[in-house]
Amino acid sequence: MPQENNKPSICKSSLEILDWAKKNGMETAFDRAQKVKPCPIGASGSCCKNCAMGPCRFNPKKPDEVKGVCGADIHTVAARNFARMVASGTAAHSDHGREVAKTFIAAARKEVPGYEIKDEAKLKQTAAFYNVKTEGRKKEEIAEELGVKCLAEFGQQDGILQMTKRAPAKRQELWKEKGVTPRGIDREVVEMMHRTHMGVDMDYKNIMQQATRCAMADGWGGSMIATELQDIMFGTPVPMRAKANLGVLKADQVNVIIHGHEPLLAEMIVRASKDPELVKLAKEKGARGINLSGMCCTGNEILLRHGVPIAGNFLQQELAILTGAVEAMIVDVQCVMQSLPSLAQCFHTKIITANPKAKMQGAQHIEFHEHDAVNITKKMLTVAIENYPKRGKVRIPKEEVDMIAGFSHESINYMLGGSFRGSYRPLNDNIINGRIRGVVGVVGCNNPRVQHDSGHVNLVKELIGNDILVVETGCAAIACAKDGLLIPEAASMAGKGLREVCETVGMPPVLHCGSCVDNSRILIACSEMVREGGLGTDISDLPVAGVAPEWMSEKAISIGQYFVASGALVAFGVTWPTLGSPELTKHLFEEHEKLYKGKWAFEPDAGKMAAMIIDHINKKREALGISKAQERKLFDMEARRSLEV
Ligand code: SF4
Ligand code: MSK
Repeated sequence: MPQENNKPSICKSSLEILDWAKKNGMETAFDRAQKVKPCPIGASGSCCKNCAMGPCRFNPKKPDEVKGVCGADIHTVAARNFARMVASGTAAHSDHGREVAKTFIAAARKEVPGYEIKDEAKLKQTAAFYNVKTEGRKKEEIAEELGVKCLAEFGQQDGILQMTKRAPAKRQELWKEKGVTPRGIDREVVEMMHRTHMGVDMDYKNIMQQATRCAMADGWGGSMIATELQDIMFGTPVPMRAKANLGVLKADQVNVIIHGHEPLLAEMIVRASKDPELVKLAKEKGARGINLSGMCCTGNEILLRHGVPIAGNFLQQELAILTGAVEAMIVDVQCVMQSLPSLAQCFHTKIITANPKAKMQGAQHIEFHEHDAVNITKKMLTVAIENYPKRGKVRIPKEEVDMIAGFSHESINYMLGGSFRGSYRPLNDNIINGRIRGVVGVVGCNNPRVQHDSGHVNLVKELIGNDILVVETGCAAIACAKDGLLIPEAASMAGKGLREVCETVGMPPVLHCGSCVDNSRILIACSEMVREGGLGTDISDLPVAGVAPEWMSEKAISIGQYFVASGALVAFGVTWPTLGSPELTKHLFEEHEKLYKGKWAFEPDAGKMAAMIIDHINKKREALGISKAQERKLFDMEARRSLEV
């Protein structure tokens, strides 16, 4: 697909700020990406630095020519590098899940003022998966037992993670047969690191088997625990209107951006931003009020639950500071650029780190503890308010785009089926009758190696134009929100069938499902589609796929691996980290299909990627016998029973 131009972004606000930065000699990730060229050996997974006999560099053009000092071949090295990306991604998501579980238990015990057990219906539903009795018990009792059981899964040594039982029975059997059902979350990460140490696991296929089990501990473990317990504590998202892009910053208010991933802090900042005393203080300092907005996934968390506007995605964190209008950027963990404090020095902006695991030189550290959340978040906002009078000239782009976010698995269920008969039946029926060709998850980051946002937006337009319903998380969702694709009116860009469905239900053709850990919602939605009947007996039968056109994070590799292991085709853009080893690449791109009925693909061109996905979905439809458009059939009980799995 031709790029619109050779500009670094398709986002108008970003271009405006980048232009100002260039004229004023300010450096951003876009500039550094030009200066620092990717090392071709490292990019293809062909460099090993796992011991001091190396680092050993292999020749990706002649893969079998060189061996490492220890005798390792390029296939082992590439697999070890890939597996360590999976381990790091799993660790990041799961450590997030662990913190949530700990706070959840404390909330149930009423030890953390400000946190509560909000969604009782979801509490009971999740409790059932963990065999926690609910009848006749107080919600706090149920929550405490559930939290303790979830937390125990991090240190569990044997057995299986309970959430894996939410997958279709056939999938669970396959995982068992292939030996990839995760036993304990931390155990899988530790074993992965052990097996990739010098001189341990040297069979690339065996390394990949553990990488798969490790990724499973992310998607069906740490991430899913994070999402479910967060929903119970903070409320399960429902669709709500909000705004996106740098235009959400306000010239006459104290602008505070919260950036990172964990909502434990962000939720309390939302509360504190409404504190009458702090609002009064902001007014005393000459501002009209406190304007909170989000960035990246922590932004997505409070966007989905409170409609807090989102200032931008990954590559806009520096651009927000360059507006000169941000009094404080509060960061927790993951996807935060180390350039923020030095950039902020050119303005009045304070960078506040909050997590003891993630400090930065040049930032102000105000350590966050859930037990004293109310006071600490007030202190953080006070720093921002006191900073307002120091603000200089601002340049806030005007783009502030309408969007709808909040499509949890429960709200999709409700939206399609109504409160009394909430179900995936209407979605399945519309897939069967051909109005909706299939469903694709478009997820992941931005990467300055490709034109900012264009990978997401171009691909998504192509997919919806071909009647494919798109579900999104992370920075992909923010990219499409900024382009106006997350409103019901965007259905005018969809194919005839999808447009009809969107217009009937009043939904956008692109559904924002949340943050990176919320990819677990997509796993559950796929499992529910199978359970609903009529689309096969396993996730691998569904006309679905997953895509990350602008990925950069190790977490994306872990997410991709657990979707492949769950039976999906997963396509990545930008670059592919195993190309130095043709054997490992073949294993991931072809042999994984035999193992897991899902596979990886790499395609940097959005148009070609769309064509590949559409072809894959068409083949799945053919295999299901639904490739010819059918009119909607009203099912009687007999017909319905024949669809049961
Ligand atoms: Fe080289 Fe082997 Fe050491 Fe890796 S583990 S750096 S390939 S000697
Ligand atoms: S924030 S992991 S840049 S999606 Fe989840 Fe965005 Fe990727 Fe971070």
